[in-house]
Amino acid sequence: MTIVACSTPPGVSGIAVVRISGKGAIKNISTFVKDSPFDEKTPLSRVCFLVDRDGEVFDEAVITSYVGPNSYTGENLVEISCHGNPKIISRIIDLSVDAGSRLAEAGEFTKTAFLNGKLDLSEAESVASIIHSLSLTGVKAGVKNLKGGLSKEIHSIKSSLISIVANLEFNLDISEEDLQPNLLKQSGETILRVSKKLNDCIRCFEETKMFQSGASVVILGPPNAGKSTLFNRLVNKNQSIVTSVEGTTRDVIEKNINISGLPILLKDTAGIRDSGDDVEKIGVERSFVEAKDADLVVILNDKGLSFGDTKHIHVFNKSDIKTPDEKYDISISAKTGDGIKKLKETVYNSLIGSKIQTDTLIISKRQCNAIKGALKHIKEARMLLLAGDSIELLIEDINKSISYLDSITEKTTKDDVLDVVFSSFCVGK
Ligand SMILES: Nc1nc2c(ncn2[C@@H]2O[C@H](COP(=O)(O)OP(=O)(O)OP(=O)(O)O)[C@@H](O)[C@H]2O)c(=O)[nH]1
Ligand SMILES: [Mg+2]
Repeated sequence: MTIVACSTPPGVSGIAVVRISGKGAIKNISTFVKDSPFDEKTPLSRVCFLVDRDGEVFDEAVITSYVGPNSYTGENLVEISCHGNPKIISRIIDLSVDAGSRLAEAGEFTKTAFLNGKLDLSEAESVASIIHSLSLTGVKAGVKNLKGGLSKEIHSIKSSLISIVANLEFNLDISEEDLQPNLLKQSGETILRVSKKLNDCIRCFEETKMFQSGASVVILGPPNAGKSTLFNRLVNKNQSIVTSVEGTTRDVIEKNINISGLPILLKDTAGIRDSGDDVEKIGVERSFVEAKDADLVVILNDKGLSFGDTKHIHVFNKSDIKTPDEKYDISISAKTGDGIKKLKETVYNSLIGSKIQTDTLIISKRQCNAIKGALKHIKEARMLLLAGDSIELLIEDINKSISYLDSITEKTTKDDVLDVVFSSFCVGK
């Protein structure tokens, strides 16, 4: 089947790229490319005229043909770089459909590449991550994976586990006393090493996923604590209303900012207090909802407020006129800007830690869940080993762990996994 889609964003632009992929892609364009110089043997890039159904030229475009399997999708592929007028784009797509192609679904070009063995699943996920990351650090993690970083790591972990299984199976028929000396000891050491690696992967993912999708930081505290003043200072704009009247802010006010390359959605909220005012009550409820879902809560001037599982820091504001009676994590003046630099560092460190992020390889929740599954069985295997339990059970757990790792890179996999992976793509990719 030949598929067609525009790979560039909708709207007017200087240039837009329409992609056509499939066995018939090169023949497909011959119906609307004037004197098409393309054939199915030689890849080519040419400036060509595009002609409408009535034979009239409607654009001049650069057309590049790739001959499968040497293309992104692994099959014949054509990229038409036309002028970025939506009318031109939709006419090219219409003419391609007239000639036998169908509209591509979101992510279908990359899915085709995966199905043709051009990318493994984790590499395909990197493509989505590169496109959607909100920061350059997130993009870099994706690019590293596209080059096979995670796949290599997974293969190396897998081969350690496979060699344990192979050795144990070889020794299954031998009595306990005749087991290769050191076999169980060595297996235990490898298992420990693997579980440490898997643990590292998970920890790094939790931290770096913020570089891809951003972190939400909520400012919370009693009325008049200076939340809106702090919000305005951090977003560098007088966006939120500041007055000396308690209960000024009611709606949640949001703005994207960036702290040392980390994308943050900052939220100003209504001051926490028991209010008789119905509207303010709703605002206070919203403040708590936002805080519960936040990656970090910045609590201003209230040491009594805290959140079990959600990360939070206690910040004392108005240091220009008061000194705190209790110990806060940090002291600032939102009004004068004193301590703001330190606050930004504290926010960054609370979210990311002080680690350098270049080692992160996992870039999707699906991959992280698979690693967690593998780790669970590795831990169980370790318990069995320590307890001197049956070798069969030990092998079973290690094999389960291996199949979790397999699901990360698998070349062929179940349709539901594929749908999860490729549904996050845009049409044309
Ligand atoms: N001196 C001093 N005044 C501040 C500081 N931060 C805020 N204020 C003042 O405190 C008052 C309340 O500030 P807001 O930023 O509106 O406080 P808020 O926490 O958003 O209040 P609500 O929206 O009512 O919950 C205003 O008069 C601010 O000018 C500060 O660091 N120092
Ligand atoms: Mg306010």
